[in-house]
Amino acid sequence: MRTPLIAGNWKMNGSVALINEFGQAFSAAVSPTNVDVVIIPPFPYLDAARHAFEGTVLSLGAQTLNPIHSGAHTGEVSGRMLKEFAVSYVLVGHSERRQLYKENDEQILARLLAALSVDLKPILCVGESLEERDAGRTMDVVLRQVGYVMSRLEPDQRKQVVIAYEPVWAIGTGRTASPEQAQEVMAGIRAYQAGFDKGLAEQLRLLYGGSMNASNAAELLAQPDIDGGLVGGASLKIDDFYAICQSAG
Ligand code: G2H
Repeated sequence: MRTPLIAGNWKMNGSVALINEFGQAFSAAVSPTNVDVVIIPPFPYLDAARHAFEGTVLSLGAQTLNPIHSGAHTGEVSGRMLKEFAVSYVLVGHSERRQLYKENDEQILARLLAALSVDLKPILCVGESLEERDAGRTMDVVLRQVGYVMSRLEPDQRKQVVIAYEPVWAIGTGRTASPEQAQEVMAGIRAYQAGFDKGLAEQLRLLYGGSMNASNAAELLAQPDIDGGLVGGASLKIDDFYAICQSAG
């Protein structure tokens, strides 16, 4: 009932040439169906991507946005600008933004609201550090991150949000959460959401992120509360990413 979603977060990687290769590999004629596939390249590649992805199954996402629409904010990009490039999704609260750029819950909420205000679908990223997991605080941390945002949204806004659970210790490390570990946390997120609205919780798309690859995707995606993946390193390799999309479809 929930359409799977596989999103490739290129981070600060890729090239126009790679965008074009993805456009060729994911033509609608040959690509997996029954799965939404999103590529999230760096900003400068969005224009090339919107042309290269015409006639493919690929949609476009952006890696962040500024909370306001325009102004004297050198180096920043607004949601309104992203909309001009056919962007449909935007990451909010990725752990690298939280850690490297010190984005806190309040700023993450502001970005998410800015995304919703221009009809971009936010992918809210949450996850615990290794220290927090070892201290038995995983659910507290994750539900605090989810709750800070979700409790401040109207029901119609909650419907638009996708949540990605990315344990920080699994990001780019080659260490993946086991399917059981991921399922446990993601079931907890869905149960939290059910506290607002059961129907809505059933519709909520939950992605797993953290070293997902062609070998471990099928097992992770087979879990009842995992509806897709937010894929980093493996999303830069066409064959691997294609295989992950096939596992989801
Ligand atoms: C987590 C993920 C993509 P990777 O950041 O968001 O990256 O798959 O490289 O761990």
